[in-house]
Amino acid sequence: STTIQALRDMPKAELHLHIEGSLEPELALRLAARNHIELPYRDLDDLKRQYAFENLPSFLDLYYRLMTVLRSREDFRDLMLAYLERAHADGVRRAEIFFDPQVHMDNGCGIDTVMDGLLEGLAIGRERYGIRGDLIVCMLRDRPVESAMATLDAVEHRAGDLIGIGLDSAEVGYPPEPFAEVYARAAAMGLHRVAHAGEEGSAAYVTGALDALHVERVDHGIHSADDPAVTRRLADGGVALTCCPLSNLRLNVVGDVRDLPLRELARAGVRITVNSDDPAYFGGYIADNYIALAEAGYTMPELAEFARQSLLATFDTPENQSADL
Ligand code: ES4
Ligand code: ZN
Repeated sequence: STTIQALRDMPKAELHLHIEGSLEPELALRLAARNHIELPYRDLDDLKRQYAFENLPSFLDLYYRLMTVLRSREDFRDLMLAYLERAHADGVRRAEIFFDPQVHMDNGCGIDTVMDGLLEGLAIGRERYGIRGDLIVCMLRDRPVESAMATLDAVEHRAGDLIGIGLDSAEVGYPPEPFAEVYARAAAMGLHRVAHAGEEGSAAYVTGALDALHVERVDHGIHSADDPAVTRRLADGGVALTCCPLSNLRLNVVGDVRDLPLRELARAGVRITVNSDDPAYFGGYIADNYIALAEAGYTMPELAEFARQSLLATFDTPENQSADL
């Protein structure tokens, strides 16, 4: 319909996208064959039956398993290009994209192989689609803080090729506070700071990310709505949330998109953005997330404001930001 086309055409920024989460099952099988990697699935249909998730950890099992097919610079380039082609069709003008180097390094990839491939994809995508893209290095919170520190050591010589640092993976039981020193060092390297918080975890994880990590945006953050003081802090500080409705639905964070508190948070003055998280796993790319909100009763003016906030909440230069507004 015209509403759907309008939502696709609306200029927007994608601020919460794990590049590994854009690995479609078809591409995963193609790369497994190319790299001679055995996956425990009989065929594409068998693989596709694995996408019914109970919660965040059950999704992460499949996500980390499929990441083993990514080995060469070309693999990372092709993955990035496939995402950017899809993002272009959804009106994305700017993308700040997570990657998980700890997993790739476990799989035998060097950090330069990973980053060179992703950056090559971004450069081609900028030419081909006009999307400005940058990388956010993400640390796994369910690994020891020493592993995150070692990963920061490994990327330090490429700090100029990164725009920020993030924190992801299983949340409950892995609070942000132990990563304070990692974030302080990343800040000294000139990196912007974001972290997943308040996805499955409580509003206390959001407070921890603000106080200990000095984050400039909060990824997910929907449980901030459970605590009026945390909600007020986000509003007063102008800290944007990068929300991902289809992710929250598919990981059973909520039973229905209508149960998400985005309207309440926005009315309290919190900056809300809409993003796709892991689109190959959660049933849709960024415009599908806007469409899911429209179907849940969000109005066109509300959705247009979320898109405007996404362009304002980037770490891009002010000149580039205003070009899309
Ligand atoms: C993730 Cl949905 C989600 N939450 C936390 N960590 C992640 N890594 C990739 N997707
Ligand atoms: Zn995420």
